[in-house]
Amino acid sequence: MNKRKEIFLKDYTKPAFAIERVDLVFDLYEEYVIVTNTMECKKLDAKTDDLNLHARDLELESLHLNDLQLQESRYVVTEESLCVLNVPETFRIKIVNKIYPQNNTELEGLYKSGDIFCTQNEPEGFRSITPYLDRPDVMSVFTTTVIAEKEKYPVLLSNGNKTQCHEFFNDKGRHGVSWHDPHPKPSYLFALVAGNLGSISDEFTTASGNLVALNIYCDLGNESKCTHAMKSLKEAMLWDEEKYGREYDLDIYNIVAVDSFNMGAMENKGLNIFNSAYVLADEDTATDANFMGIQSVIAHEYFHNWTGNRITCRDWFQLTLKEGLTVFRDQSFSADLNSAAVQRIEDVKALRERQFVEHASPTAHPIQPKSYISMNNFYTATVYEKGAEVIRMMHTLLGEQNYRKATDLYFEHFDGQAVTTDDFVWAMSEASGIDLEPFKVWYHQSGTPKLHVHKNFAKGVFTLELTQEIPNAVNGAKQRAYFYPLKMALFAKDGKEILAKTLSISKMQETFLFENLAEEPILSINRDFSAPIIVQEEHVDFAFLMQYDTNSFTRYEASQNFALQTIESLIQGDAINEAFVKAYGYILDLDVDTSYKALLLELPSISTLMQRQKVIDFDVIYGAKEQLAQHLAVTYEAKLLALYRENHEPQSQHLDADAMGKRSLKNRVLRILAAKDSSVVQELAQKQYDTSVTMTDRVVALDVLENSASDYRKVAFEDFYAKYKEQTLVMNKYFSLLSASHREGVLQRVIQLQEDSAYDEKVPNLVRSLIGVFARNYKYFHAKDGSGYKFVAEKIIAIDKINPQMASGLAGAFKIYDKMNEENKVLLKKELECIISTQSLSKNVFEIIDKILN
Ligand code: 0A1
Ligand code: ZN
Repeated sequence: MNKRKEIFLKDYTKPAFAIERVDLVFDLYEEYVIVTNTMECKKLDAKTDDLNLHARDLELESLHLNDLQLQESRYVVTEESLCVLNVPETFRIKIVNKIYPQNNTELEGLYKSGDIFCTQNEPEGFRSITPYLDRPDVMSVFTTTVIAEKEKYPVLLSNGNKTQCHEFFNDKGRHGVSWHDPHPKPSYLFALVAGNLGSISDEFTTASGNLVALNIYCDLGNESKCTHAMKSLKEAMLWDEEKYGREYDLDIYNIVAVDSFNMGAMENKGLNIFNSAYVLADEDTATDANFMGIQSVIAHEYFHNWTGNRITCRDWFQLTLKEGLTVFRDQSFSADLNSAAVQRIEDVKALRERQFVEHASPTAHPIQPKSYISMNNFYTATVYEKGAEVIRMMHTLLGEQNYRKATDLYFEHFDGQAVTTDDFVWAMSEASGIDLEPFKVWYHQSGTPKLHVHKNFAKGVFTLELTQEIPNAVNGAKQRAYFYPLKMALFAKDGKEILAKTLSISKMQETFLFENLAEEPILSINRDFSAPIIVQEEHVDFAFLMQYDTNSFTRYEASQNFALQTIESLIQGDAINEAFVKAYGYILDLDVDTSYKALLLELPSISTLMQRQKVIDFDVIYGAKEQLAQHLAVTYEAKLLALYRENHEPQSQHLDADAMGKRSLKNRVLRILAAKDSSVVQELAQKQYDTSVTMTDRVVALDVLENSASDYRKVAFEDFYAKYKEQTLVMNKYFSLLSASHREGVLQRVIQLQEDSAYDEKVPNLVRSLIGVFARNYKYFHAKDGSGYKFVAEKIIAIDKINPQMASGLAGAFKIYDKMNEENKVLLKKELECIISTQSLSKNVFEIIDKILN
């Protein structure tokens, strides 16, 4: 049974006990696992008599206090706890309990991914392994012994350094390995792995000269697909030393790739466990985006070693303390190693597509939420990506040097502690001398702030009047003005930059004057997306900014806004704005970095368009975007074809910026051309599928074929299936392509694909690829006969019984409810009510659906 109790930040109290050392022994068998947990505890609060440990469905074998077996009268077991009554000031407690990882489909705690035993304990999985004070502010030194059958599980891993190998354990055929982690850590960072794994190894020497052994483990046979992850790990280790002065602190760093994993990866101390999608890659099976994703997630988990593990969160309301900061760090790393301009645009795109949508929905919450029912629901784009924007703003306000001084202070002052976001802001302020009290609203308010920009020019003076519009909180409460850095520049009509500066915005309304100007300047505002806001500005000369803006972000922004304006006027029934078409042609000729050019040429996503509509009708939005795309494809057919040919290198598998940029531009062009479904484009796609040697090219070709009238579609998909059906990571792409299709009959095909032997409802990646992608295929999910809603609702109910976290992820697709047109709303409501009235619905799904309905 899942208790639907709401937990509040304001109710936080300090732990009543410390666990100074914990010694764990895992006896792994095929049907069950025996866990022996010995803890050395100390009372911290003299007023507390009982040790109340978190537990989940505990099957207790025995309980000893200071070596004496406890009578049943001395403890109480409930569904969610083990309470040991009347404990002394300091004591040792030994708990033996039995668990069943083989039956664990929730993928939380100790479970099996295929034949591999593995763990996922963040945020509260540890309590289902053994009773514990399973909260991040209880940090302890862990020793772990893992025992299993040697032949089936030759590799036995846990956190920290390996201390002992036990060749034979009790009976022959079983062996054991002991691990010791000297760094005190919370239980959510505990990890264990046992399996018959392949691996690759390397080493890294830290700036202080310590040698670190690096290992990446995977299913046997996949070893050669781990090299990009290993390269990325070494890049991340070096970068953290150079940029943040942070060195690694154990003799060994292990990464294990597993196929069944709820999220991307987990930063367990010295033993990261990864969704195999973020480890395994080679040129034949992974796209360029996959390679980039691996680099960034490997770095993210590595960076957590300091921002999350050495300094952790006091409670789960502080999650953004480690996640916002670590995302900012991984974004900076990727920007330094690749194109900074492209990285910034991609990050902002992701923020707008996921986080802005969340902030405009009933599940909106501040980066530091005030309450939760299921903490699992708060690993959100808001806590992560908006959290990163909040750190980025402090970085901008402080400047690079002061920011480094501040992070040095943070690491020095709070090392080994579990702290709050206030502690982080304190360090930023203390080191820089900047008063950041007004900045803290970013942690406590939800919704995306708007900034209205009014411009005036008279007598050589340019007046900029800025007015903040702050959305109310979800409960209707008024919210305060924000404090943020706003980068801006002014340009002369000939394209010369007159000035560039960073304004500091803090009031509801502010006016800035720029004097002694010879002519009316052109404004470029929120450069680099210096604040996560929506700028509302009228009379913008988009074409000018597309041509002259020296900031790569605002230049891109101008092209997007111009396209948005053009599509929106089509939605209103106006004709195509030829000024936009002309500006688009200008970009086609532009001599800029190819990957940046690919972004400039992309039309705004359906999600972006949707967010700007008061009442959503997807058919209308798709129609308008399609109309513009077709017009561009027809107008610039010759130019686009030439650009395609110039950049198409079918035999290149290189992963350098030049090769990836060319692929990105060429594939963008192919997609634009595909808006006019001509035989020329179909042939290009066919040829690209047949002759290209990269997965990037194949996936784009398949996508174009799938959405065209080409007969070759069937041939190509069959060929693809035959080649890759044994490779789950590639099959994810196959399912996604078919689920995202715009062709008639998608839903029927998705239903059938569930029966495919490559599909498995217990593997989150596959569910996300087939069902999750369908739920974001707006055209068919929002079908006017309600079939899309009904299908997804039924899947949520069914999957909730297997894996509640996966189910609540799918439920996110319904967040759009409030903004839909009346007709769709009626259909949606029926399904939402059906979900919420389901018997024994998990608290995860309940929390999401309840918010949407109320
Ligand atoms: N801390 C991890 C993300 C993560 C969170 C929860 C998980 O399971 C419930 C798994 C992973 C990260 O930020 O990478
Ligand atoms: Zn993280």
